[in-house]
Amino acid sequence: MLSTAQKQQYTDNGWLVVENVFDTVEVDALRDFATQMAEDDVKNNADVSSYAVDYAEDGSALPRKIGSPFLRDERFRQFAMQRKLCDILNELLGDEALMATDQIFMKPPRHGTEKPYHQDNFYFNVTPAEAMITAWIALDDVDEENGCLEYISGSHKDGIIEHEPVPGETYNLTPNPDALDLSRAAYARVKKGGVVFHHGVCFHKSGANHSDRWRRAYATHWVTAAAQSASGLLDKAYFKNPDIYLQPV
Ligand SMILES: O=C(O)CCC(=O)C(=O)O
Repeated sequence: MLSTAQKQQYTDNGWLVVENVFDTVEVDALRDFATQMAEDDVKNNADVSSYAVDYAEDGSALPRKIGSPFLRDERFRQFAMQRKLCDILNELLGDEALMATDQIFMKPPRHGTEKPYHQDNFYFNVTPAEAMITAWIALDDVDEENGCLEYISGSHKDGIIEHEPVPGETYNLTPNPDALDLSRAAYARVKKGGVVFHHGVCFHKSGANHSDRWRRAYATHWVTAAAQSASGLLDKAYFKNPDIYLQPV
């Protein structure tokens, strides 16, 4: 159960860190499995829709992302569909949380580029905006050295702002920096097994990894039954697929 102060923090800031949601043994097992999967994808040059890479200075490929891990292995489904996570999501959404989509983001030691400020709901286009939330599960201890998330507190109250492609990085969209109130920016440091929850309209980014440590996270995106999406995001939402979806245990 969340405290009243935690719920207020989410309402006021649009994001909330909750430590110790998962235990470190189960996180280590998932993290090792995910890292092996991503490294195998890179080696096997697997379908680019299911993974993404970064390149080291010597040109070698490094894992950056696993797309839709929930669809790729039962271990991700069983990890995410646990009551200890879903109960918090239900409290923050005020209704039953249903998983729509997910990704694993990896920043290997001394690698991993910045992900610029964006709003998840710029992409997902979910209405009402309150019917969507992201749970970013830390698979490593994260801080500003290895590329933790950074939020513009309260930005979820200001609505969606137009995003434009970053020059040379067309896969990254971000608003004009003048539109962002950086005086409200804050780091979301969290230990392995903790979760950062954020509202779909809250601006967030992640820094590059300047440390000798990995920075890996399992980002899960949830909606309620009231959610509609003009972008078609929900057409293939996991909760709509009875062959794979699990009830929380
Ligand atoms: O993990 C990252 O670097 C970016 C994650 C993110 O932007 C998200 O989960 O919405």
